Amino acid sequence: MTAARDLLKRGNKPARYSAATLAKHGLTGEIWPRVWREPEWKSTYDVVIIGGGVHGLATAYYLATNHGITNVAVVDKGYLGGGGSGRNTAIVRSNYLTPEGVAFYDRSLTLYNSMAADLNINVMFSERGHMTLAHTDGALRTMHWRAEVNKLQGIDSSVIGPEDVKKNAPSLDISSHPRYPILGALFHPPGGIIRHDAVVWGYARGADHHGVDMHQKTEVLDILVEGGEGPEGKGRGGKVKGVRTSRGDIHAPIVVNCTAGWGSLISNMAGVKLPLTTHPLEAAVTEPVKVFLPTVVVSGSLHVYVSQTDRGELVFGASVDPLNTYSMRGSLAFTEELAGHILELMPGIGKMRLLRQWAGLCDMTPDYSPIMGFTPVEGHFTDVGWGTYGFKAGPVSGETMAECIATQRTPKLIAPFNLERFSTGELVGEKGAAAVGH
Ligand code: PYC
Repeated sequence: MTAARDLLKRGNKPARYSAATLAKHGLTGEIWPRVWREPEWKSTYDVVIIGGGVHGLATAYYLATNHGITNVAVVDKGYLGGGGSGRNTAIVRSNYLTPEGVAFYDRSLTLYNSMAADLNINVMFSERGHMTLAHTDGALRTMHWRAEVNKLQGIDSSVIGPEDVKKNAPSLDISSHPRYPILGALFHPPGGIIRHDAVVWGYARGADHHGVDMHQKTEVLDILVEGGEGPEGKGRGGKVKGVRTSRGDIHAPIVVNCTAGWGSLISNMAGVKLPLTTHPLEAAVTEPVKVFLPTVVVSGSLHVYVSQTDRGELVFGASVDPLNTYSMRGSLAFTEELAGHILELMPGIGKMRLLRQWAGLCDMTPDYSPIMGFTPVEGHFTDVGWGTYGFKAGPVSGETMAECIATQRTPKLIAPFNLERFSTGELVGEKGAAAVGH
């Protein structure tokens, strides 16, 4: 009995429902209690985090759990997980191009691995392997290079031949007939997919449990800064005082930008210019069919990636749309291109029907790595510029941003992603390490 009670309390984790509670709700149709509070409005916090996606929520969660900082507000103009965190294709992996990228994303994968237990929620992590196909000698050479960089960091990643590609994904045509024959692939067994919504809910529930306030439908209109060199006292040398929102001002000495799609817009409010361009990234999902695709398949040359959920749907994505826009609508051009390319790889799925398509926003930096940590405005921190890599980085970003804020020191893992690199030229080139050629 004591053990059962302990399980319900779960130390610093949110309580789990007892079998009796589950049965009661199932039988009576009683309304479920809210999983996180709708908090009272407060006008002062120690930290305000802008953006209620995986990055913002994970930062709040680790501020509370790793550093005991709980007087924290997460504000979002929409709902939690309504941006990139709920729009990505749920792929996780750490087979990047640079040693800095590999070490960083690998820590994220480690956190994803233990997340179900850490957050006490079934995030349905499926470590099914990630396979990037090579259709040309040039692509194969890049895969060998990437495999060596990965191995030097202790990452399980290697180049495999067509026969092994076929073993991993029997529906692929490895003959010499296709226009883009499969010459080999970079295979990364620890990669896989995870239920992205559950990741958001897990961090939100955990942060709430520790007293973090999450204010949804609260749009940030301005960042309040004093003493800076720029107009209105903003920019370099300034100091953060808080934020102006659609529901009123919040005073806080620390304001963190954890947005995707609005990274530069929010940063401009503090007078800090970031080298970002914003592109939509589209995705689509089919009707469910019997599971036949056991691994994540990517083709950079054909600009397509595909995985099959445990429910049987195929989830597809491609490269970012070529336009700079804040539109999150799907387009016919995407669907036509996607269909053409995926059928090159898997002609057998020609009769499957697409059910939905959508887009999310990607803030692209010049080197395709993020911008993290301190800015020239005291108290203003940034965690933006994720391009198409944001979801994969959620847990490690939360962990390292929380450490940076709490200790006022830049953690080693994110030191390479500082803003100054665009002046010093110490770039961390991750173009081409994507599921697609961007
Ligand atoms: O880099 O693995 C990736 C990816 C998948 C979807 C968008 N980016």
